[in-house]
Amino acid sequence: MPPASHDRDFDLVVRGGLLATAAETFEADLAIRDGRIAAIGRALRPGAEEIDAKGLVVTPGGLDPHCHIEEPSEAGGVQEESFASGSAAALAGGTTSFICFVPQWKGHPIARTAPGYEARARASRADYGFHQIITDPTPEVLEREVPALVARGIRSLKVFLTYDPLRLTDGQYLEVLATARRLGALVTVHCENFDAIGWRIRALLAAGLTDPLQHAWARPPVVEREATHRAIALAELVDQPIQIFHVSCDEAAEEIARARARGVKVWGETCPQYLTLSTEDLARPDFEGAKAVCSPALRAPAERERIWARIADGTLDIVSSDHCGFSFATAKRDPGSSGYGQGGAEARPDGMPAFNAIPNGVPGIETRLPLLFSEGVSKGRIDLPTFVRLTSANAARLFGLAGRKGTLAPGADADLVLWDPSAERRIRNAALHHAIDYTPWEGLAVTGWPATVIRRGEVAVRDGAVLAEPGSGRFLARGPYPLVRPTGRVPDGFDAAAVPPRS
Ligand code: DUC
Ligand code: ZN
Ligand code: ZN
Repeated sequence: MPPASHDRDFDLVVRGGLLATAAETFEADLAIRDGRIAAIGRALRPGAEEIDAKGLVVTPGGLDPHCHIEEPSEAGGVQEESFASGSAAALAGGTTSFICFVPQWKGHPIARTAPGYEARARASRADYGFHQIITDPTPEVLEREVPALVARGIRSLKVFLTYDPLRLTDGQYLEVLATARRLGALVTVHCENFDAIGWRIRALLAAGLTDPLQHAWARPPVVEREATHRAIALAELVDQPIQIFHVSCDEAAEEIARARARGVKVWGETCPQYLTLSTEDLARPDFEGAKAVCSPALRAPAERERIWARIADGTLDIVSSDHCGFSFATAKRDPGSSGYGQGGAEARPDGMPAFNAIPNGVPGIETRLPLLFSEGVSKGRIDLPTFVRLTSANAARLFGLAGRKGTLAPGADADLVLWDPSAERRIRNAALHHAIDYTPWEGLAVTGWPATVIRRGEVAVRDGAVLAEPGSGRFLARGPYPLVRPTGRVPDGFDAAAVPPRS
């Protein structure tokens, strides 16, 4: 337990909770001053406000490093989840900060893509940062725009190895890796093999197989495993640290574990959908399976325990939401509502889109922590420190926010979740705060729910009511940090990324 300090009065004292950090649990009071944690100890002096946390578990506020919010598409549409609604949902579910994506459209410089996107984010009630998506890594983008973004605190780049308007070739991916190396940024990768998926889609459609379940048949684990292997191998060639997003199957996790064993700096993320849902959800009748269409696809039921095992053995470091909401009554039936699909506007006789034309994504920003608390902590699969590592501490470490987010320690932002570990709830979309008309977890019983959520010292959620106002979230600029340093190992000792690009 860190030493207590008693130098002046506190704004708020959370008294007598079971505090959980990434390393340990202990009973203590936690005092807040000026939005930061000021002291942790026993019998701390009174604060201007006091919260009795006896019987509650106190964790750091969640940091969700993978959320698609209010993304505009090149065709002119905008995702229905706004920063105001998405951040209300985040806070209600215990997530006090998130990192979302600034798009780049092919053929456009970053500066001329999605005008006003960063300004829209100022409506957030939770703290927020950005990953920059790179779809068109021209010299102008890599040598001028990306350095300027990194200097402004956008210190991670996202690349796709699939999706038609988004994917990079291997050569483009290498250029992005080398640029990130020079700038000290992390690269995050969506790993699926574009051509393999396209080949399977064409064959499935030719065979008349068009149901949502065939979304999974089009992109089986081998398609993810191959791309994960390739993403890691090319990162190894450049000696650039990467994170593999949304690992859905053991085969892909195994590639990460093998690379780590040979000293590669690679980390893995999974999501609640891969721990709790399966192809059985995709097989639901009456197009209901579309609610579970996301990529990588949901896997056979038995795969879920293998992903839990990869959490237990430390291969997977982070559970993010990959929140990407498309309402069932509207956007899920409209292939034009998203760039996250792989196909044209094929329709079935019932008028619904074929599996490949259904926008990919599930909404989960609010349910991420309660699901992991219930399925993980309450069911005894993980302990509280592991829960903290998966939901905030590791993301803070990986994305340059260590010491500020994801920790209960003096000096850190006072972002806290006070959990009632015995609260019994059923997830109901009607009670969630997101803008989407369904949740794939409708009716699921969970044990444990956030009773109070504190963001930078202010009570942001009390008894389910979101009190934080739109615009009260802050942009999280991320500076240089050691974790993204290269290992110093390159083939033949020739460091190609260190050679300045020829413009
Ligand atoms: N996967 C999804 O399911 N939605 C958004 C993007 C992604 O990679
Ligand atoms: Zn992705
Ligand atoms: Zn995503």
